[in-house]
Amino acid sequence: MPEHDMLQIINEQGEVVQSDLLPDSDTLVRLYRAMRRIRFFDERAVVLHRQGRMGVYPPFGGMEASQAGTALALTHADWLLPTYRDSGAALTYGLPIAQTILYWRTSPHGWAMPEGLKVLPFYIPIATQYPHAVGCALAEKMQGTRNVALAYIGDGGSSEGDFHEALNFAGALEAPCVFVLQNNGWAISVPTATQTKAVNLSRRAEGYGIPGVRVDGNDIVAVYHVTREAVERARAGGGPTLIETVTYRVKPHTVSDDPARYRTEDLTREWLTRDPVARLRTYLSNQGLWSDELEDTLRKEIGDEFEAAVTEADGYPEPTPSEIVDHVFAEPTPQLREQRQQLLEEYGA
Ligand SMILES: Cc1ncc(C[n+]2csc(CCOP(=O)(O)OP(=O)(O)O)c2C)c(N)n1
Ligand SMILES: [Mg+2]
Repeated sequence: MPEHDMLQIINEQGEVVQSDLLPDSDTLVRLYRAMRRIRFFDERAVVLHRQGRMGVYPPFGGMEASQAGTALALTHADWLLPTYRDSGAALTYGLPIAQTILYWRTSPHGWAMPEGLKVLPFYIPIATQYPHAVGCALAEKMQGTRNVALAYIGDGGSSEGDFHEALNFAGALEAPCVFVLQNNGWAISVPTATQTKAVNLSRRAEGYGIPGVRVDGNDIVAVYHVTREAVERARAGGGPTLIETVTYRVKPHTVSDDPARYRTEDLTREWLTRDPVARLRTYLSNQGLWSDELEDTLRKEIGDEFEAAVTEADGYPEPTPSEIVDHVFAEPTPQLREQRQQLLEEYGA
């Protein structure tokens, strides 16, 4: 079992262990629906990949609480900086499904975020989003708004220099940032214990003079609670917070990874018993707040929404090889012009 030096409100069996922190019924149902919706996306995305209708895709299944619970604590005036792992967070925040599919189809139509939506494109280079988040947050602060920037990172990413520079910078300048560190146990084939000697990653916050919180990352109620507190503190001028969501990558690193080459699945099976979606469903059902009928209706609703989005995404033209360099700079550099020419010669228009 995970160590209990972290906040938990609903345990693995779907029982309330911290009743004073339980939100109202409507909120609980809203949290559940959000997790169900993104799990559906994640499962379907893998199917689309198998059908050759999606590129390389990094699944987040099993981490729905960590992603939806944090994203739901924001408003559309706040910034969201997701990594490749965080399609679920971006979808929950409001990134359209079709756009998300197009991104993972490597279509340039999926690269530019919709006008006015404060989500940055999925970050692939590890940890670069952290200094950017401080920049977004400081810009809001200088403009006198109460808006915040929330950025995700993995356990592996938290070993990078950018992570530490960003936390120091944000602390010193009291930037309204929420740093979400999703500790899912793995950085591709490297377990967290090999990555670092630190056992409690939230305590890294102390080194930068900012609050650090550790939460059961498979308990959406607890994740939502601590993220709202961090967002409120940042809005009120209290500066940044580091939140470590303790979870597990039960899925492969990406759809092209084979975890059998570097781990046995005993631990995965253990973590599957802590599933975030099943846990909240058990609680809601026991309270009479959820039923099989409601589940069927929700699945139908989500399925229809997803199918409409796939149709929309299918309506966009296939990307051409040369487009890969078309959107790097407004004015391409001589090197990019040369590369574009080479791509055209090699692959055709
Ligand atoms: C700067 C940089 N170095 C290395 C990589 C290769 N890489 C891709 S994913 C990954 C592991 C990251 O693990 P973690 O931060 O725990 O995130 P997770 O995949 O578990 O969500 C690495 C090293 C990269 N994308 N960017
Ligand atoms: Mg990881």
